[in-house]
Amino acid sequence: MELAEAVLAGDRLALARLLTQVENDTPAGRAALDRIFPHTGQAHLVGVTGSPGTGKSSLVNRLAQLYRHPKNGEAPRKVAIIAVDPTSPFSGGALLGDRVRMRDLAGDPGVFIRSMAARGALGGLSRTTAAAANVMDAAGFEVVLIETVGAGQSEVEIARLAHTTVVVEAPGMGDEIQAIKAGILEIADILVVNKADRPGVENTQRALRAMLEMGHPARGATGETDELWLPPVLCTTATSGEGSEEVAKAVDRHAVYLKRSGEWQRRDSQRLRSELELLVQQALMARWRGGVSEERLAELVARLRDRQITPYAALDELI
Ligand SMILES: Nc1nc2c(ncn2[C@@H]2O[C@H](COP(=O)(O)OP(=O)(O)OP(=O)(O)O)[C@@H](O)[C@H]2O)c(=O)[nH]1
Ligand SMILES: [Mg+2]
Repeated sequence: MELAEAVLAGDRLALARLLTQVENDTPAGRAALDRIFPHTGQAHLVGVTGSPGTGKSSLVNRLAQLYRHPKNGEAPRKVAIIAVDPTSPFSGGALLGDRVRMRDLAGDPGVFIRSMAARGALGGLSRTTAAAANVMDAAGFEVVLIETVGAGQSEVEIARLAHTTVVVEAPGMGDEIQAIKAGILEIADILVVNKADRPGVENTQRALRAMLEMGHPARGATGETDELWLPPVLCTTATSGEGSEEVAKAVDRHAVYLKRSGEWQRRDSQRLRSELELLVQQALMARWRGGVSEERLAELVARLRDRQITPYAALDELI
């Protein structure tokens, strides 16, 4: 329990250690997660996703700097960054594209950066990411930025962990179509067209707006109210920082909207429910695997391969 206590007290080394335990899904890690759970639910979890290379890391870096050095005289907020790389087997350190960020934010005790990589079974990455976000939350980080490459279903799942999802696009033909394919527009609370210093920004912005309105016909031209959120389409140049303040403001406005509308609680429930379902799945699977021998399984698979039985018949024999 010492580890959990140290994390709650703000010990960075303990935080890093606990995240490793969580990634490895150790019993000590699970115990610590249980211990810190009552202290979670405070942080604003912000997912930042989009196609590879659109500038997610650069934007996350800008946002983190704005939270640390607010321009309007507000108090700085503690910010954690989780960079999820579903394709990399490495973790715990900085990913290639994140070196810039490390350099800019290193040494600030109000910032904590962690990379997480694919590991273990299906759903493992989203489970680990959710747990890591909980750890940062309990450790007192007020904003947790979760960067994922939006290329498939698992990334969409990770984005769903967040209260607010920012989808980052860059100008160019095809991006918009890719966005629909990945179902990414449906999860976007805020859309960003980054690399606004490049040609074609207006076209991309217009195309995204048109698609959003098709997706939310009822929202059409009515705009925002307490009960209604129309995802804004913002332009940024993350390399110079232009436009990033507007993104930070939109993220804050979205938090206000979520809380006023009751959507914050609804998303929280949804997230906790899917976490619970994942745990149940894993536990039932483990229990089932414990009750069936490898030989029996191999024998069934052999009969399946020889087309002696059907998959449903095999299921009946097993369960
Ligand atoms: N011209 C221009 N280049 C940018 C901008 N933002 C980011 N870049 C560059 O685009 C490249 C990718 O930026 P990243 O921030 O690493 O993009 P990413 O989306 O995090 O990339 P992955 O995590 O690998 O998917 C880098 O070379 C950046 O310098 C921008 O606004 N304008
Ligand atoms: Mg990146």
